[in-house]
Amino acid sequence: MNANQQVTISAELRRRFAEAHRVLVLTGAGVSAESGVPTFRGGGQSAVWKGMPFDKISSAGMLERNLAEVWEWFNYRRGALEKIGPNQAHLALAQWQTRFENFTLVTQNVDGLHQRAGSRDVIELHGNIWRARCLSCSAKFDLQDTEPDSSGVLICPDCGNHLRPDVVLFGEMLPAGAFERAATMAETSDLCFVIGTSALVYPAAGLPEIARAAGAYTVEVNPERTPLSDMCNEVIEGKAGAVLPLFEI
Ligand code: BJW
Repeated sequence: MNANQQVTISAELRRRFAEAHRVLVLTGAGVSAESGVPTFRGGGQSAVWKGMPFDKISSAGMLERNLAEVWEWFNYRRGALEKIGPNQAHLALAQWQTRFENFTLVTQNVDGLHQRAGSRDVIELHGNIWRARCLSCSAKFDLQDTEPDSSGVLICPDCGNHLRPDVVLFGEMLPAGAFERAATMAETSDLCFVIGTSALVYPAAGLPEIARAAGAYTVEVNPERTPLSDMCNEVIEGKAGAVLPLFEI
């Protein structure tokens, strides 16, 4: 779509939005892009650190090879997040939670910006950058409750072993029950939004497919088309921060 073209919400979608009872939203990195958080793929400013692409530094192999450097990378990202805040898309979604009989926000993002905008009970499929978990006893901690050793690696307050960021890397299992809860909501939703994700990473990208197969009217919001675009009932080619506030007008 041309950048100067006006994005509009179709009359059909406005009607469905007004009449929906059970709404499921899946978000990805694009929803935080307008806050200044780099996306992983596409958009021209994909996450790279010290010359390493994100899929190398955010990998299970890197955890084994150099945990201190992984912590340095996540400390850097948290430092950047401390300087920014939620954008219009996060704020609009926080409002949607009071609009519908049942509203489920599922995110692949680890930045905590939905919660900072006021969203509650967010299903975080890929963890949270503000938490750590023990490599030995699996206990989870808010970072503020932990201390690093001399190499900068955080130490488990319970058992004294090393902590790692509480995020899900490729090939790792999602947090117990998170996908299952999201899938159950997808199966019973009447309206599903898929916002700001390249829809390349599974099982997250499977949620809109589940919702659509179960009969939900499915809508993508993204400036670029994705592998899910063709199966959606509507594709709104625009930025989330510009599109989502239009539903309140
Ligand atoms: C805007 C915008 C604006 C820009 N407004 N939009 C089935 C088939 C094939 C493979 C698999 C499968 N099932 C599982 C797999 C394996 C794998 C996988 O999916 N691989 C594929 C890539 C091939 N999945 C896994 O490994 C998952 N685990 C798992 O399935 O466990 C069971 C299992 C184990 C072993 C074997 C098999 C199964 C775990 C996935 C973990 C993903 N982790 C990461 C890193 C987190 C840590 C960190 O932050 O460093 O999560 S990867 C990265 O990608 C991150 C994201 O959450 C995730 C998704 O990215 P997202 O959000 O879509 O962002 P982008 O950057 O890709 O896209 C941004 C979009 O925004 C673009 O479309 C832009 O256009 C758009 N945009 N500005 C709206 N203003």
